[in-house]
Amino acid sequence: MHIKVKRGWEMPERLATPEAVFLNRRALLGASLGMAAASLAAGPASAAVPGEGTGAVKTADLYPAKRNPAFTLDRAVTPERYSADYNNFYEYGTNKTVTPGSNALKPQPWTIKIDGLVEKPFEIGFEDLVRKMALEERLYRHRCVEAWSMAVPWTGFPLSALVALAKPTGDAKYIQMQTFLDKAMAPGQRAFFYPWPYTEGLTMAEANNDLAFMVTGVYGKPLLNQFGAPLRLAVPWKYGFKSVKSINRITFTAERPKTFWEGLQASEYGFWANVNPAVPHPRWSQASERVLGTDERVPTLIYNGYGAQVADLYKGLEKERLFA
Ligand SMILES: Nc1nc2c(c(=O)[nH]1)N[C@H]1C(S)=C(S)[C@@H](COP(=O)(O)O)O[C@H]1N2
Ligand SMILES: [Mo]
Repeated sequence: MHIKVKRGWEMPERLATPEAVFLNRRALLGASLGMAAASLAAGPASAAVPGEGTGAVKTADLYPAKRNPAFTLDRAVTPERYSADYNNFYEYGTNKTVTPGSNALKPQPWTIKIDGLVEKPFEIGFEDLVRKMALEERLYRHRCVEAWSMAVPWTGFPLSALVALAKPTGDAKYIQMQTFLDKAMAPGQRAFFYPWPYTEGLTMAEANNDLAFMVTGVYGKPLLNQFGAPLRLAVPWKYGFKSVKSINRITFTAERPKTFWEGLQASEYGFWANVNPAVPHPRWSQASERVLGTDERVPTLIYNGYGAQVADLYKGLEKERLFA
């Protein structure tokens, strides 16, 4: 068996999990080691995709969508059996094995509320929304603040198209996006010390950047539940926690939204959260990342490699703490 010796700067990923601050670390490790043993027993050669058959399957006829060749990768696409079995979705638990629990998520029917500083607030069914949009596939990198990464073929539409549909007024400076709130559908939301519902936000300029993508599918089919069915965000130049899952409310505001992780631990997770290898997390280095499904560690890139598309957004904001 190949045993990799860790160098000092390589923080073991289980110690880098944010929840380790709040939960009994020993109990957590016990639980996740048990999970690891169970998944090894299943055999690494198994090609089965966990969670298969979940998601907003009524829209399956829209997939696969045409790939947009403008969005390319510097690495291989992560095989689905890895990315579909290693997820952050605190509504379904604080370890990476959320797929069995996320069977309880009911992504159809699904309604999205659009409110706040818009010409006229409205609600729209997910299926209506997705059929109004021109879906495309984009290959994106994803970098979690815990120093692991993946590369996946998301399907969706630019967030700017949704902004155009919503018609925000001139006073809107930010867009806030929230996950559903339903303790019966998401047992994790019974944990009272988290500021549910999961909330994220962007400036209007960030939301209108071409890279900001509303995701409805991955690997050429509707999102499986564990990926945040039926609708999630992908902002690949920011740490993964910005990419909020299972969105059912989008609010335009004049004030910067208070985000889930900022509410939990403001000293570690802030609003901007742009990937920056030079700024360590208070508890671990961000200089490199483990590539999901491989033994590889690669250097982390500023803005996760998307500087050419987004660096201009932050001119004049140099004094802000961009990393968090
Ligand atoms: N609602 C919700 N959205 C969420 C999270 C979460 O716990 N709940 N986790 C975030 C984090 S930390 C990451 S890294 C990504 C993980 O996306 P993936 O599971 O599809 O890889 O989702 C983000 N969106
Ligand atoms: Mo993350």
